[in-house]
Parts: sequence; structure tokens; C-alpha cells
Amino acid sequence: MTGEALTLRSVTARPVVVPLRRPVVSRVGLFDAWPMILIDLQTEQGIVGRAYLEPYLKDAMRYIVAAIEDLAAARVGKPVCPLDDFRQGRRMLNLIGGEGVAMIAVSGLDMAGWDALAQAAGRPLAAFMGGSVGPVPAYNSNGLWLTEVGGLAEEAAALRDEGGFAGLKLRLGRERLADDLAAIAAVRSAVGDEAKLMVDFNQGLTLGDALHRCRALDDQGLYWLEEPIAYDNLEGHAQLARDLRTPVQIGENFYGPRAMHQALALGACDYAMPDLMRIGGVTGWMRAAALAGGAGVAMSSHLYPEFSAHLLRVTETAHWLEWQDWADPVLAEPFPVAGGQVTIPDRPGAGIAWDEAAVRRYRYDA
Ligand code: SMN
Ligand code: MG
Repeated sequence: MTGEALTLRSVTARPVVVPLRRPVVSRVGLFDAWPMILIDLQTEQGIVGRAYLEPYLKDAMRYIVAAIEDLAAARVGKPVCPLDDFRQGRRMLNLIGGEGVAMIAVSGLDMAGWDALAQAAGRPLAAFMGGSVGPVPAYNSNGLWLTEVGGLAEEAAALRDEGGFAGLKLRLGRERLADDLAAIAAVRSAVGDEAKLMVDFNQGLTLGDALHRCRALDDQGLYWLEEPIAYDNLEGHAQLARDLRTPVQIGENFYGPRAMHQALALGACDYAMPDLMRIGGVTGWMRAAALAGGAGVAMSSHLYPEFSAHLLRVTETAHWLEWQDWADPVLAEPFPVAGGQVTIPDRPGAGIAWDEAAVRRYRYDA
């Protein structure tokens, strides 16, 4: 190994829309197919760093891809240095605002850059970062949407059996409290009292409704209450965290590590769960993880199970991996999951490669 730096040659960002086995029905939106941007970061040395983004809105891919291309153009011919690229990218797009598209584009390139470096070192990303590959405890988030309560028991059992999961995510926030209670009862009837139920309101409630609804659910033995109210209402979340005995979970809408700092400083959550596309990729995750570690707050992941598995292995307060198999249709070798744990494959980098025939099939003209 020469230790030669990798030089950025070009970046391609390809939009696809892949089918979902179970349509997403949530307070944050209805999605019957899942948009993804597949990023390939080519280097002069021949190594290709890969990552994907899941931006929810298929037509938003057009301007996210444009932002990725602009950031990449500014780095062509330069060494692939994720920390430098991160700083430069943030500075470059600061003038249109650091959150939203700007942070998403920086995050995607950051992940692909780290993947390239780990591949060049011939090590799985977790090992490249000083950790090790191994099992990562996961809960299944593939279903239990705001669908008919009558179908939830059967679905919960199926979700448990997809990978021997000890935890499931259930979406709540139906019109009537009685229906949320019925949904919990239906899931419990199938998976029992021992199963961990992470429940997610997807920002669907007002603070007043959340106080009422979450107090009424506080004795249900739920594992966490996720995003009851608007994500940027940190004071409101702090009020809920003080008021409730069930832990409050937020973080998928933290744009950059400073948002983690602000949430922790306000006591806005008992648990935190950054999303790689918004927290700033691998670089942003590690900075957020240091803050969570310092505060002693357990940290879970949101989407991106492949990169997240590596990162949870090097996170001081690692908690739960959110398991979703939604990217599987375009992955050449999806990560295996069994016994409620994701196994990180022992291959260089993050372990992501595309099934090119599937990419052609699901290509979307954004
Ligand atoms: C979620 C993820 C993806 C689509 C809709 C809702 C949810 C989660 O917030 O935490 O999984
Ligand atoms: Mg959520």
C-alpha cells in the first residue's frame, strides 16, 4: 500500500425510483415508491466511492443532483479529503442556507468520499475508522404504517419474522386516541409484551395534542415516542421530554451536528437518531456522536442501514439501528439480517455496490 491520496475525477448522481413492498402511509406523507439518488465518486486511482440518498420527493432529486454536481465540480482534480470537502461544501452553499438541499448534497458526497478512502485502505468502513465489523442490534421499520388497524397484528408478526427482530416501529397519530390504542393492542397481541415498540408520530401533532396524546400513552410500555411535534420545535420537545416517563426520541431532521448540540442543550430528547443524509454524512455523524457521547444520550440511526451499521460500531452511545430494506432492489449484495441483528459484510468500504440492471430498470428522469 502506497498511502497515495485519491484524486477526484468525477461524480455521477443517478436518480432512481424503486418499488416498496409496503407503501409508506405516515403523517409525513404517502409514498408508494421510493426515490433514491445513487452517487458514484470516481477517482483517478480507479476506486469508486458509492453512497445513496433517499430524499422522499422524486421531483426534488432534480435540484439535489444539481447541487451535488456543483459541489463535485469545485473539487475535481483535488484529493478526496472528506473533512476538507465537508468544510468547503458547507462554505460554498452557505449563501443559500446551510440546511435542506445544501446539507443533503454535502452529506451524499461525504459518504461516497469516506467509502472511497476505506476501499483504498482495503478495510470495511467500521474498521477503517478504528472499530471492527460485527453484529448491530436492529429493529424493523419496514411497516406498521397508518393503515387499517385490522391488518396490523398479522403484519407485526411478519415483520418480526423477517429477521428475528425484538423491536418494531409503529406509526401513530390517527385521528382518534382510541385508534392509536387499538393499533398498539393489535401489535402487542401478535408480538407480546416483551417486544420493543418504537412509536413514531412523524411530527403529526400540535404541542397541546401531543401533551394529551402522549400522556394517555405513557403507561403503554412503549420504548420511545418519536417526533410527536414539528421537528424544529425543540422547546416543545423539551416540554414533552420533561412531562413524560416514556423516552422522547428525535433527530432524523437534525441538519448538521449543531442541531444535535442545540437539541441536547435544551433537553429536547432522551434519545437521538440522526439521519446520515441530514446530519452531514459520516463526518457529520461522527461529530454528532461525540456530542451524544459527551451528553450520555443513546444514539440510534435513521434510514441508511448499511452506512449506519458501520457507524454504530464506532459510536460511543450506540443504541438501535433502524432496519429498512428499501434500497435492496438496487443493491448488488444487500446486508444480511438475522436474530435481530444486521451483519456488516467483511468487504472494503461501506459495502455498497449497484445492481446495474436494476438501476436501468428503475431509472427516473428527474
Ligand atoms: C419515516 C421514514 C421514512 C418515511 C416516512 C417516515 C420515519 C422513520 O420517520 O423514522 O422511519
Ligand atoms: Mg421517524
